[in-house]
Amino acid sequence: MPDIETKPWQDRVYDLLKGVGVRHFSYVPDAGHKRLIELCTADPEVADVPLTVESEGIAFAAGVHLGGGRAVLLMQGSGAGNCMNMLSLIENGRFPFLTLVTMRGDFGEANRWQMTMGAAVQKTLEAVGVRVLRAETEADVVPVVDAAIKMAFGAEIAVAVLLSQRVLGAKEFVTGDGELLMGLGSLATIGARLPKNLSILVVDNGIYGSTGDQATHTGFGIDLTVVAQGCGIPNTMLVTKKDQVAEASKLLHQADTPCFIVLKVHGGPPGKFKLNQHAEECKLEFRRALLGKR
Ligand SMILES: Cc1ncc(C[n+]2csc(CCOP(=O)(O)OP(=O)(O)O)c2C)c(N)n1
Repeated sequence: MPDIETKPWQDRVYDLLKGVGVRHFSYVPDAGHKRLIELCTADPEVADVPLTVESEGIAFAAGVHLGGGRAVLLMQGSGAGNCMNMLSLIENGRFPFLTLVTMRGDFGEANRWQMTMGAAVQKTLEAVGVRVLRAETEADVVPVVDAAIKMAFGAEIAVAVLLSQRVLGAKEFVTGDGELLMGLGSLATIGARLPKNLSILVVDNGIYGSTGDQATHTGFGIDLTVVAQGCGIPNTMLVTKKDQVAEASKLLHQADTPCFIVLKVHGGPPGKFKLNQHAEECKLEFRRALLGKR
């Protein structure tokens, strides 16, 4: 038997959560939560629920409490921005709520996209009634989560533990199909207006590749082309074989109603393509190409 102190902090946090009866883990993956997600998905004694967007995890936690259970929501700091309105449910209903938040946009972050939300996580959570505890170093994590558990399930308040990038290390990512799942409502908006000049190509690897290869909902068999059809988008195509690519390309270029194509690809590390993460530069480049001006 390994000494408990020699286990990684993620394993000790998992034991702590299970020890107080947490049996429901919901998550939008993040690389910092990779190990905790692996532990809960491999454990037959707990229910693990992948979410499309973080706010679902709040409603889920409230539902688990109504049923007499205990839940935890695992999310990235950027997800806090997706939670604001749903947190009214927790505050108004005085539900116990616990979330473990892996931070981006703080200690040593090199990706500018993460900075805005990174600076806002604590303030926004506190603004909607969530008590925020921070774990700045590895040694902090277990005692801070332990304190948060007591506050969330003992005092029955909403608590978020922010796990600093100092604990997790800074990361860089290229992203791609989880993003569409997070904004499925956009397909209904497109269907309601059917703009002639819109084509959507979803490169679907069935996983959240950037965060440790957790299965996305498409990996569980959800067919996005059927969702798009249900939203009234007339031209849809699911591309699963190489010899369909030419036909898909024709559809992309010819359709005079919105076109929605899902290109199934294998997982694996991203190619050498370097994403330009400079938002202002991308904006200017796009306007210059389309309008010939800044
Ligand atoms: C609001 C929010 N929640 C969670 C994350 C963490 N995150 C970073 S990349 C990523 C996965 C994106 O998956 P997908 O679009 O399928 O692209 P892939 O990584 O497979 O290329 C997630 C969930 C995030 N960046 N923002």
